Formats: sequence, C-alpha cells, structure tokens
Amino acid sequence: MTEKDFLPNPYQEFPDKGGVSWKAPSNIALVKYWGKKPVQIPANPSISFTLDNCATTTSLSFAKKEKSDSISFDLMFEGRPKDDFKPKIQTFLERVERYVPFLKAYHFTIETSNSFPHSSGIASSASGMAALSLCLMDVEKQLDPDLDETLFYQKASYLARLGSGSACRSIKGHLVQWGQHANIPNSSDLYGLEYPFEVHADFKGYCDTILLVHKGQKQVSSTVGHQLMHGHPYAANRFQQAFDHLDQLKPILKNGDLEDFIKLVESEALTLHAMMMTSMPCFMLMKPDTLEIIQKIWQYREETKTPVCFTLDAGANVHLLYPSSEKDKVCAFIEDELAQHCENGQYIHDYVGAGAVKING
Ligand code: 2P0
Repeated sequence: MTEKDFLPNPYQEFPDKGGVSWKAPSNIALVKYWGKKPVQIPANPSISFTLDNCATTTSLSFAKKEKSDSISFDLMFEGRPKDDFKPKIQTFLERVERYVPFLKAYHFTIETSNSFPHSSGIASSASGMAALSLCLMDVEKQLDPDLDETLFYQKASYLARLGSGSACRSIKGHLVQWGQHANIPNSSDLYGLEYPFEVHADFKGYCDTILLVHKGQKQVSSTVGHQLMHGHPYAANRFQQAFDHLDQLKPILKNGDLEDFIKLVESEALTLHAMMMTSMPCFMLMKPDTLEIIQKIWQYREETKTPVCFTLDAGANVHLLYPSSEKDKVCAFIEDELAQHCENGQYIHDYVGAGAVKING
C-alpha cells in the first residue's frame, strides 16, 4: 500500500447530516517508537499490546454547510467546550483533508471523553486520535458505501498515525505492529498491522496494571522527545536494536517464553528512558517512586519467581505486566508494596483487548 491507496473513490452520497460514535483503546508499546521522520514516519518499527479499559469515546456529528471553503468544528471534552484542544485537532484535520475530502462540506461537532481520570499521566492522544479517525472513516463509509472493510480499518490507522504516531496502533487488537520490517510481511510505516504471527494464548489476556506515579504535566512532550533523536549519539544503534527486538519477539510470543519476554520488554523500557537521559539537552521523566517500584518488582520476582515485569511510557507511570493466572498474587503485591508509591495510591487495572468498537445509538 502507498499513500495514494488512501485517496478515496469519488463519493456517491452526501447526506445532509448525521452522527457516528467510536470507542478506541489506549495501547502500551513493548518495542518502543522513539524517533521519527516527516510526516509521522517512524525511525524504527514498534509493537504494542492494545488495552481495553483505558479508552476514549468520541462522537462526531456533522451537518452540511452553505459554504464549503474551510474546516469548521466545535469541540466538547467530557461535556464542556474545550478550546485548548482545538489547535491539535485543527492541525490533524488539515493534514488528513486530502484523504477525507468531505471535511469542508460539513460543520462538525466532536464530543469526546476518556474512561481514565483526567490528567492521570495516561496519554490520551493515541486513543483520542484513533477514535476520531474511526469516526471520520465511518462518515466516509456513508459517502462511499462500497468501501471495503479491510481498507476501512487500514485507512483509520493511516489517518490516526497522522494525528499521533502511536495512535495507529490503537485501532485493532491484541498485538499491533507498526513500521516496515523486512521479516514481517505487509508491515508498513504508514499504518499499524494486527501482528501476523502465532501468539501464545497466555498473551491474549495479559494484564497491565498502570501505577499512577505522577499525574501532572510532563516536563518534556513526546513530540520534543522524538525530535531529540535527530543527531542523538546512540540513535543508529537504538533503531537497529528495535528491528532486532522484533525478530527476537517472534519465537517468544509464539512459545509464551516469559523469561525472555521479560528481559526484552524491560530492556526496551529502560532503553527508551536512556535515550531521553542521553539526549542533548537531556531530560528525565522517571521519578524517585518510578525507581522504587522497579526495584520492588525486581526483588519480588527474584523472591517469588512470579513472571511479572514492567514497562514505561513517556512518563513516570509504571505499567506492570503479568499473565492473568497470576492476578490474585500480583494484586496483593500491588496493594502491599506498590500502591504507596502512587499518587493518592491510585492505579488502574487493564488487560490486553480486542481493539476499537463502534458505539450504536
Ligand atoms: C510508543 N511513545 O511507542 C512510544 C514510547 C511514548 C513512549 O509514541 O509525536 O504521542 O504524536 O507521533 O505517538 C508517544 O509519542 O508521538 C509514543 P507523536 P506519540 O508508544
């Protein structure tokens, strides 16, 4: 598939008005995307677990305009107008207009809400851009009823990528790979792909408890972090490592080899943060409690042999990953040892999910 394949067929219908709703989940990368080329092309391939509970629900209503010379929309976030999110959405809509050229024909009302607490430090850009992209594709489906289902989801992922890179991995479940890789058939820099190889049953219901260490604004945004990979002294080796890790993951995911899974996932998490700490200028998103939690996980794993590990996003929160069969034990560990390191003792239980869903009615 090339960019041209995402240009639409001539539209057959133009309804006066309508509305669509989609719920899209967040995702957590196992092999991290960190570094990109224009426009939203990843410097290396990545793979993530699609989550389930942490999700954004977006409703998009549309009404035909008299004059179709510009993009216009109102934005509501959790029931209230939210003007400070508008520039990001405006940029996104301008970027995708070429691929969904009905945008200027309608005035849109976008209503969006997150299942996770506001400013929990959980990035909503992935789930938010994925949900909005699915809404746009649903409108396109009404204008072009022959639109094929495979292309519908691929193009939703393509559009989401143009909003936020990691968002292209928030359309489908359970494991999504993004970025061209010679040994992964049909892999693409343009959109996320449902992982095409065999995956051991243990990974389907894998648990991710998100320990909310720090809920405030990050000091350095992901967008700036990505930019700092340009001219980074370790960039070339890091990008090669991500390619290699995807090769190494194939037998691990197939056989359910948790020991090697843990080694690879924790190495990815700490490498991501090592890239931040060795950027110029350097920065650090981990907090003392992030490190306390990591130490306690290592100690607990050593003592109990429970296959629990951590990964990190671009922030201080810790994602605790473990098989669902270990849930009772791990929940007790979280309550006894880890919750004390979370802001207000807060954490969110989530697990690997099947991807975005349309909301009817
Ligand atoms: C990831 N992260 O693979 C990596 C690991 C955070 C840590 O992708 O600039 O919001 O919108 O493309 O996708 C976060 O960056 O960045 C991210 P943009 P994005 O999930």
